[in-house]
Amino acid sequence: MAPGSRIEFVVAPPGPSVKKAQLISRLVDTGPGGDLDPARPLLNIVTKGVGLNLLAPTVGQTPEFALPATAGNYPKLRFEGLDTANPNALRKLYFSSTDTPSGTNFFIVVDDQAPTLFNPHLPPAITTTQGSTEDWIIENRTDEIHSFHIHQIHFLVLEQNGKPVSPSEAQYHDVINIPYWTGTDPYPSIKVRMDFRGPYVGDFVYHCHILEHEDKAMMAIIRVNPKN
Ligand SMILES: [Cu+2]
Repeated sequence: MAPGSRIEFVVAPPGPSVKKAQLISRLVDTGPGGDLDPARPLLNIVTKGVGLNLLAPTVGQTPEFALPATAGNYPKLRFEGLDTANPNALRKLYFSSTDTPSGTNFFIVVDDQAPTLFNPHLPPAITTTQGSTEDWIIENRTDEIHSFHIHQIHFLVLEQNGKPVSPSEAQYHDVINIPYWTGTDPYPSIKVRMDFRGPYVGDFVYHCHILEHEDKAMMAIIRVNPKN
């Protein structure tokens, strides 16, 4: 899971003989330039009858997550027909970084534009129109993992490294990891279908969701003009 992402799943509650049930993060290989993300417990799971109770984590303590005894009804997906839509544009973007004497500069770049640190006074890097769908190929040209995130809308994952994803992986996201570049292979990439058919118009941002990178300006503006 990418930083800032969410997932829904159904779990059979542990039986009474289970002494300890935990949700455990695997180690994440963030790359030679990346952060340390070791395997570690995220939650202790306990059963407490009906209801949902996620206690706020306390430093040094693993929070408890109480499972409801029955699953509720779930709403239908919002993204009807996105998989079969005819995209109005194909764009290529990439993550890059450069080391400077004062630290690393982080960029998210539209392929034919110059790498630019985020500045809210700059014009949008991308302009589109409400009602459209677009396919974006996003590459990682650095030696650490990055997490592509966009505000307001979601996207459907179509391909990873040029290969179509399996139906079970073809999900709607607003944030997704792109693995680091090893230095020899083609750049790791994803292809996603952006959904601008919803109510959102105006300027908003897309950025890396690793907060250090976001805070160091790995971010840009997209403008969605109203249909009329
Ligand atoms: Cu990043």
